[in-house]
Amino acid sequence: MSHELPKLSFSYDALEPFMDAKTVEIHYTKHHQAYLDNFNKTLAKHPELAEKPVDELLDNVNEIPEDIRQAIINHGGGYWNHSFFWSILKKDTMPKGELLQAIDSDFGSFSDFKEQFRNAALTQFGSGWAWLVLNKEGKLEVVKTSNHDNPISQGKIPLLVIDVWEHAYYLKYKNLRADYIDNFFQIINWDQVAKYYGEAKNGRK
Ligand code: MN3
Repeated sequence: MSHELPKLSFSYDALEPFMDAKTVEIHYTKHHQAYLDNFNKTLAKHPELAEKPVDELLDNVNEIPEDIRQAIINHGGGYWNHSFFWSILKKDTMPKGELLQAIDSDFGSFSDFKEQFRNAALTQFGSGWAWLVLNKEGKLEVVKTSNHDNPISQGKIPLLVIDVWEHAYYLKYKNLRADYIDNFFQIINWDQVAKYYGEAKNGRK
């Protein structure tokens, strides 16, 4: 079995003007594809791992054979993180219900959450990601990771993510990462984040 690129649930231009069609197309067909290809190539060296879900590999990185461990973290992480990233993008949704209550209770208010998430995304030095996760204590938390490291490897369940590698925004925003992040709040699929939150609360890993 080899892993495949997930189909996007939206067209390349669906997130305009906040995320431009060209960036989505290149990000998906070139960058995401390359992580997938390298991930499958890496797994070919240990075919017994190819049947395992990617998040299970990332949850137990110390059990991955040492000769491919870092390659799985890099390419498996790159593959998984991008699949997850596409899944939480959509225009015109709002946080509500239990998720919004949890944000209010764990961050103080939605705007406090927004500030923390924005700050994590802005201050991630070099390439990486900023996340909203459910931690082991069952609380919401904002974390950032370098390269394609994933909070799953720290026992945290991802609910939302922003890609802050330059390839995610440079065509449209150039060096202005802050503008990209501010506009990113217009394209978060809060319905999907709420779904992930519900699953995480019910014990999905
Ligand atoms: Mn990317």
